[in-house]
Amino acid sequence: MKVKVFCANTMQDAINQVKTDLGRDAVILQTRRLKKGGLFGFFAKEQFEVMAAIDNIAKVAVQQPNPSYYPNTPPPAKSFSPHEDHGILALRQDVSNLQKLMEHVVTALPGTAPTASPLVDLLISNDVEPDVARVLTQGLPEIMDESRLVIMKELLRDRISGRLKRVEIISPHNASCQIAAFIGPTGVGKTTTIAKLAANFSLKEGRRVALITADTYRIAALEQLKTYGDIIGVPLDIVYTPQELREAIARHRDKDLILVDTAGRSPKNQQQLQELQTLLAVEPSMQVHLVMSTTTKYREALEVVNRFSECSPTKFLFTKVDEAANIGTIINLLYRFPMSLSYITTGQNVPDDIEIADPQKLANLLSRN
Ligand SMILES: Nc1nc2c(ncn2[C@@H]2O[C@H](COP(=O)(O)OP(=O)(O)OP(=O)(O)O)[C@@H](O)[C@H]2O)c(=O)[nH]1
Ligand SMILES: [Mg+2]
Repeated sequence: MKVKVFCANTMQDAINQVKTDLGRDAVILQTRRLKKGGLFGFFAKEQFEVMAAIDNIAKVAVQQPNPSYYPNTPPPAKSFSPHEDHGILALRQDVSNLQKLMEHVVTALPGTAPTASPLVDLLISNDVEPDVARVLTQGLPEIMDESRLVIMKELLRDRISGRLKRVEIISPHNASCQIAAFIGPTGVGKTTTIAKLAANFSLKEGRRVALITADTYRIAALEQLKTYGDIIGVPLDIVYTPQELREAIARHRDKDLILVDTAGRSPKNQQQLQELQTLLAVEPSMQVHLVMSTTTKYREALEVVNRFSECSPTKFLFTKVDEAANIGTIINLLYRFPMSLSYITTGQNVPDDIEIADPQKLANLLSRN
């Protein structure tokens, strides 16, 4: 690992030096403000120091993946030979019998057998949890012919859209500045979503928007939002500490909307989540959107929500609906948690691929075959 310290008159200049010298994959280890020069402490110039590192070994590893990271490819199956001895043939027969027995046992387990209700089956095939599917279909007939099934599906869609009705979006108004922060696991689409929202509110609705990023871990992350900010024409402030976030918010109180980006956090890293909580606590009026990818399997999503709950998010924002096979995870989470829905995103295009969550549309997606 190569570690270097960079010093400049502004934080941006120091970051630029890091980028030129170590590249976009550099990791920022520490930043600080200091006073240099002057006489007896007077006339000292403010300087910004950034300690950054680049992991050369990791780079090599990315370029030449270690074959042992990949699951072992099974050796090609031996073709059946008439010369195999009796012992092997008997063993094959035993394995085959065991497999049949296992299949029988698995289909007989509760929850895995097909249910009597085609509506429950439809929901389960969309990854809706069985208990949620049962609640949603309660009171609807279990046995029905094709024509009744069409009507029942319509009823089911109404019920589902009723469940998804808790929609709360960002609605800037002239009376006060709205502040929204976006948190969630890495790579779910937080920064892209912020760019989409900033572009829509600023360019389409003519609102005064400011961006703040607390994602100072990677140079590439800073660059990403800076580029969007420049294109859209909105200012971006970079903050390293809760105090700096407080100051940046105070600087932009005259805006209609402040969007705060945060670094992706692993739900398993308690310390990172604690830091995030401390950061968000500086502004009680801040609405916190938990950004989740719709492609996340429900069990994993459940852990994400549980772990991020200490940062008190009040809204779900689901990304990558375009990539998801279904939206079972959305309904499962809304069934379990008293949070509302804000937006869904449907692709990588900034600013177009974002929509206000529409319960009816989502329900249509859920009950498709
Ligand atoms: N298909 C699809 N891709 C998306 C969507 N939203 C974001 N992406 C892509 O997901 C990738 C990660 O997006 P980012 O916005 O950088 O994600 P992030 O959550 O900010 O990532 P970190 O800051 O590293 O935690 C990018 O390639 C985006 O283009 C979406 O709705 N659909
Ligand atoms: Mg990001």
